[in-house]
Amino acid sequence: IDVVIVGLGYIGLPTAAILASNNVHVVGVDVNPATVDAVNAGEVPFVEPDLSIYVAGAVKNGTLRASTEVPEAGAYIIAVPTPFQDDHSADLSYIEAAARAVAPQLRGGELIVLESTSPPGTTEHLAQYLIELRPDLSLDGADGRPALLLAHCPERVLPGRVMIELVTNARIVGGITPAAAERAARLYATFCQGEILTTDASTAEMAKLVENSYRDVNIAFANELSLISDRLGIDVWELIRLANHHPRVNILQPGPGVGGHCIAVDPWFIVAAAPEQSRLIRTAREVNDGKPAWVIERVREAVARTGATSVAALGLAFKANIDDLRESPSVAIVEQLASALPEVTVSVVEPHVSALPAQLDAPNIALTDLDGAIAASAVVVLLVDHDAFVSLRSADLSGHVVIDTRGFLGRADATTFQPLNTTV
Ligand code: SAJ
Repeated sequence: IDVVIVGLGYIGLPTAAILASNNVHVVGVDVNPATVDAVNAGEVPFVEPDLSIYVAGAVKNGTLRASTEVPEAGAYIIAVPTPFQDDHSADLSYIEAAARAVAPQLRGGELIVLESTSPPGTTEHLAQYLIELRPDLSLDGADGRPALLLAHCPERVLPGRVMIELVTNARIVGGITPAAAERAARLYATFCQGEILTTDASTAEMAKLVENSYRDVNIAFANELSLISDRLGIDVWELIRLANHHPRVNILQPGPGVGGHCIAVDPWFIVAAAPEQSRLIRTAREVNDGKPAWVIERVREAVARTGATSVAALGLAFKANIDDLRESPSVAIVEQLASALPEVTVSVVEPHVSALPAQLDAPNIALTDLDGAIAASAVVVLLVDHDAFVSLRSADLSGHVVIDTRGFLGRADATTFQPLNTTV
């Protein structure tokens, strides 16, 4: 076996499939037997364009198989979750469990890559943990003990384009030692056509966190402008559009808050690592996390003013034109609105899902269609700038109080705002 990948999720399985399709012999390991059975049958347990073609082809060719047990291999890639806990620090227990599964197979000389998004110092922690488990091995060959090569290689692929971006994106490879970085760079070069940039492990860990924090801070700036503008009676959308005519100004768009499983999480890993120094990054998180409560307050004011018995809530996804509801501020807004106003019906419109998530299982929340929701509701809150809502721009909304959290209705362009760094 050339490579073992521990964790067959959104990153591990595509990486296994792309390596295997380049004639590398790969075993994918997962604790979930259903995932293992699916992969061995050439099937994919989640939706990602083209992934099933790669998996089915590699399984048929015999270069990919899955198992619940870790076999011996020349290289190991760990791609398990690192969720954040109530105190905002990362839960490293999945990484430690992966290390315990890999440790008995090691003889020295193997490459071990951590791909999971991790706080700075995690690869070093993994390295020390492996040496604790295997004191007969080392990280530098000291005392004649065979060395392990440890590296961090964060992914930056965009869901929906994973099979393309795995090949075309530049990769940062950070080694615990320069030799480890070199060895990891050689492995990624088997399928990655982008630039492969080598550094140390902590810098690689930080690079991933910093990319997402940069975006979070910029979105927080836009969200703060929306609060200031509301206070001063200024149209924030016009304000930003005008300011962005300056050649060196590029303000992002305010919204109902920041969602998704990366940008709302990763900055906290930096704050947890250096709390005293991370004042701006922490405040940005707080500004963005505070936005849903501000939106709810605006809706409550409108309901009180109009005596509305129904509110139309347009969009649940965490951003435009996707069906992903994870960590979505819109879901939180609908949930809290319905519980704060039990006598009001919240008519949710989300064309990308066929049922409401369990979190929104309440007697006064209903999934409905756009025309029905608007007709029934004196108050309309637009939460996601889906293309499916474009018809509202020419609709007669007089008689409704409209709270447009995305500045969607006044936008001249028919298509939605495209975030920077994305090419979909
Ligand atoms: N948002 C705004 N205003 C904006 C831009 C975005 O409110 O001007 C909101 C969105 O509505 C959404 C959230 O921010 O709720 C995040 O959306 P996004 O499109 O900025 O990012 P993600 O979470 O889909 O993907 C990010 C990307 N990172 C960067 O752009 C630096 C992607 O390249 C990463 O691969 C991904 O995180 C990841 O996996 O880390």
